[in-house]
Amino acid sequence: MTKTYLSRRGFLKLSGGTAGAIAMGQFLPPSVAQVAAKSGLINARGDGFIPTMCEMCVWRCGLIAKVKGGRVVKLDGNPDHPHSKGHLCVRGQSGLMNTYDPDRVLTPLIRVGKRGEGKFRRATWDEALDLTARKMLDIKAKYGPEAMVFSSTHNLSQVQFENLLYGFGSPNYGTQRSLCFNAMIVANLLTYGMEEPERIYDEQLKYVILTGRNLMEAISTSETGALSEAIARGVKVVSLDPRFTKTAAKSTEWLPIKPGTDLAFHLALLNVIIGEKLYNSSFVESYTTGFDKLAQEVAQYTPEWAASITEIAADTIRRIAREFAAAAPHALAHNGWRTSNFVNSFQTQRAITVLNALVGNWNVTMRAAAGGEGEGLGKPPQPPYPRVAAARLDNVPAKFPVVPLKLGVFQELRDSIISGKPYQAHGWFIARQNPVMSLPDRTKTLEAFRKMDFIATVDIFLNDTAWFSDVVLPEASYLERFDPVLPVGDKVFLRQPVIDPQGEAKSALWIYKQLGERLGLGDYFQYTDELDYIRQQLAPLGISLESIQDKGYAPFPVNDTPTYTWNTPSGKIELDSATLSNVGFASVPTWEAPPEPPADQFYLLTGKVAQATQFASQNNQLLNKYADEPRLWLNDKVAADRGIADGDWLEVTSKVGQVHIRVKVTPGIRHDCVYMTPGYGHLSQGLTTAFGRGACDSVLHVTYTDPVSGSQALSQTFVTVRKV
Ligand SMILES: Nc1nc2c(c(=O)[nH]1)N[C@H]1C(S)=C(S)[C@@H](COP(=O)(O)OP(=O)(O)OC[C@H]3O[C@@H](n4cnc5c(=O)[nH]c(N)nc54)[C@H](O)[C@@H]3O)O[C@H]1N2
Ligand SMILES: Nc1nc2c(c(=O)[nH]1)N[C@H]1C(S)=C(S)[C@@H](COP(=O)(O)OP(=O)(O)OC[C@H]3O[C@@H](n4cnc5c(=O)[nH]c(N)nc54)[C@H](O)[C@@H]3O)O[C@H]1N2
Ligand code: SF4
Ligand SMILES: [Mo]
Repeated sequence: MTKTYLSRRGFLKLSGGTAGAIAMGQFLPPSVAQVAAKSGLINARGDGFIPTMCEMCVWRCGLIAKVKGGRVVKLDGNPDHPHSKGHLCVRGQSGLMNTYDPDRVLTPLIRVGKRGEGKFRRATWDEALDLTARKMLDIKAKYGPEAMVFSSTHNLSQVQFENLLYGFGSPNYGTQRSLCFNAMIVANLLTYGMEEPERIYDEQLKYVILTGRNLMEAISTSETGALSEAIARGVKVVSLDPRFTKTAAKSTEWLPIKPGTDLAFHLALLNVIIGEKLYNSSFVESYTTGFDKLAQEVAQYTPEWAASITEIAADTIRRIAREFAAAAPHALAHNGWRTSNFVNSFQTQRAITVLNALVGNWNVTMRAAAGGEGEGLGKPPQPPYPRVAAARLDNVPAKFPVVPLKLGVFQELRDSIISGKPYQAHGWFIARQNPVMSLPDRTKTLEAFRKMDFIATVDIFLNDTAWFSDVVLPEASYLERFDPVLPVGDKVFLRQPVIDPQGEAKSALWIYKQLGERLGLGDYFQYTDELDYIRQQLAPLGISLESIQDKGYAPFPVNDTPTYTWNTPSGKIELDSATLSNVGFASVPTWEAPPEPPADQFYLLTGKVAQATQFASQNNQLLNKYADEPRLWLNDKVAADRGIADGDWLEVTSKVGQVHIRVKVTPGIRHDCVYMTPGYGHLSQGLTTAFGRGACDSVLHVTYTDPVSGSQALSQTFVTVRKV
């Protein structure tokens, strides 16, 4: 059966008398006062409480905003949301200062000075959108649709962003994923046939191994909360991190492992667990394939072998293997989240996923995530996308055969822009992303920008990427707009405005539709306004918009029965993967030695802090007030040997860049590592609070890519350190 869809013209005809309502410029969302007053959430004075969702990070906790006289005055966690359970982290609580930041961009901007000079003029939406559409269509006419690159970090209007990209006909899609979790996702897909099983919901959890997962600072409220509760119950936590993080401080055991050697540690755990027959043999027999091949491979990886590589004693490794197996199935080897550390990160992630399978903790500490990605929701009709003939600039799948297209390899895309091979890109449309800061090697990213005839950015601030753009399209902040609804577990949550948008800022749903229509892609945006879009999403569930607005959520039917089938070629958990061997990669977890720094150099580590999100929250005046300017962590003994004292200025140099930063001398880091907090050293002077604070680690990061998963290896940059 062919899919039917309504063309925009057909839709106009069908909707008859109301057709005028979707004509250009008529897309007027109702004011918050109108909507909320109708539901009784706020009174005539503009006071009340409105439920919505946080967007200070991708976790999207449910929140309840206290509004007074039409202004947000306080944000609290929604007790009914499975992530926040009534609590927001410090970033979530400070989110109102992102909305009220005096640096917000509140009208469209068009560049007037040289790129990067920061000179813009205010423009109307019509001017800015017409210009953007004209430039994009010019590029398409001259060089083909593939010459336009689109990039965005996951957000609730991703579907509409993808409609722009795929409707336009470009294969070039840059996401944050290869800078973040490609290694973990690809390992899970190949082992379990799913992206990321749910974790730590086990109330009897007894043992957890955290491999560089700093849950107490790199916060995911529900998982951070679950770990805290488990610690209070006496769970044993082993933290592998070259740095003494706040998670290490809360752990039973901190193992300052040598960077890049987590694979050796886990291979040795597998060696002991298989060698001493500590695995769950009935689970392995029923639900996995490839055990013999795995056993054969790991026989060589003894704890003694691993000790010399990891710098963790063989006895310790052997003990942890035995303790872990004894605690199973209430034991979890945590996959981590940002697993982009070394070129062997995929193998590390495979070893971790396989370890979980061997002890049979499925449906006890790990399970298939309930809910899926919004299957069951409606969406506006739309035509199929045009066929794309051109190859992708990130060389997926040709060079990265097991990397899913939706993950991609962003740093490779950037490098192909610079090389102009296999063809030259000419334009870049960027939304909710700061690649100038988040991609490794900032100098290279700016070089890629120089290759562009045109760059447009959708953001709420003049972030570092917008600073180098030709057009800036201001989105309304998450407290000022509607977004498509989001199912989480057995509920579907609504983001709704708690105040009206300030200035001329608009929702992404509005911006993409307006731009889409100008690009001749109106058929991909068949909704009259945000509310109409959400109504179409909710229609198959029989949920009215009004009923979801009151509480901020509605029930969402999910099938939550434990499953014992996996979406892999064999239908089982694949300890040995033919998909991998077919394309020339090791089919079972196998040792791959990572590069090591020369004697006088250090591993450069990066990692989140609780009071900042990525490259996006440093301008928040509340968060900034309580965050000291970040310093470079250096081991105390190393500092003493080199005559470096706490607070000294250091020059830090890698193969690709140099920064100056003050030092924090600490025993809490290995002698061969230094650490920098990401998200500082901004280039944009449009961020008046953040500008001039700290130094940028992306200046130093060398681009190294894991050949299997496409992950950027963020711990594999080596630096020299000199007092200045
Ligand atoms: N407060 C806050 N919370 C966040 C975010 C945020 O920006 N701020 N971002 C969210 C996002 S997008 C993500 S992906 C997650 C990331 O959360 P995590 O996965 O916890 O990642 P990071 O904090 O980037 O790094 C964690 C640790 O890895 C260590 N590390 C570096 N190299 C190695 C190595 O070779 N081996 C081992 N064992 N450890 C190593 C670093 O020292 C660091 O302490 O956090 C999420 N939560
Ligand atoms: N050195 C180093 N590099 C890293 C990492 C690291 O730890 N260190 N971490 C990696 C990881 S885990 C990740 S996930 C990536 C993240 O990389 P990015 O996604 O590029 O970084 P963010 O800072 O999350 O970018 C979000 C942008 O969205 C804007 N924004 C905020 N709210 C809104 C909104 O409502 N609408 C719109 N349109 N824009 C909004 C912010 O101003 C910001 O510019 O970086 C990766 N790169
Ligand atoms: S973890 Fe914090 S910043 Fe992220 S959504 Fe939840 S409250 Fe907001
Ligand atoms: Mo991330």
